[in-house]
Amino acid sequence: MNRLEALGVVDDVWGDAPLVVTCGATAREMASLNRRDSHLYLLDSMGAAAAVGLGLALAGRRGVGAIEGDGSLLMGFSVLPTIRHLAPDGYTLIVFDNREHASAGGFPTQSATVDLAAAIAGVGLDVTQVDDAEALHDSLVAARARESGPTAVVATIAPGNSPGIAWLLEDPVLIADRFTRKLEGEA
Ligand SMILES: Cc1ncc(C[n+]2csc(CCOP(=O)(O)OP(=O)(O)O)c2C)c(N)n1
Repeated sequence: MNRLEALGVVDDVWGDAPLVVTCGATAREMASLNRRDSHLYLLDSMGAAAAVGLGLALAGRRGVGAIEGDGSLLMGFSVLPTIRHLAPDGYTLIVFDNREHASAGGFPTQSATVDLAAAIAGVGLDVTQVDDAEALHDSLVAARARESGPTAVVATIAPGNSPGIAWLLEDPVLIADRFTRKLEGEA
């Protein structure tokens, strides 16, 4: 499963529910698949998606998802005990683990030696590790159906980026504005 395939599964399952998307090629590939107002693309804000999603869930939103890459999660790793400690309902952290910074030259990340799912479980969060599209789909459906507590899904994906994906050059202020209006419309 490559990143584009994995994002297609997330897009199918998550639909118009709020989804915070990490920066780099992950944001670009998601925008190339389906541009939704419910997607908050963080563009250059590496390591922040899980925390932004946590904030939305703490503000009372349900069915919030956040996608991090392994490099992004490792950059903002302290968010994990914070999610566990605050434990908002209806929040799902989705981690795409390709063991590298694919968006930035393919340099390896610590996930080559650090088991991210084990680390997430180690702070006391419920986590599922998946390696293919079907298991990713099923685990996301289960996560969305959960009414209590946060959950995490770590998906192993192939290294690299999909070719021919357009840059995402929109002003982040406009992206955030559209996302906010979408949430307010549903409040
Ligand atoms: C603070 C900061 N450092 C570096 C970057 C440059 N950068 C953007 S994406 C990226 C790699 C992200 O790696 P990962 O989260 O593993 O996702 P992948 O691209 O592998 O899917 C880097 C280093 C950035 N945007 N912000």
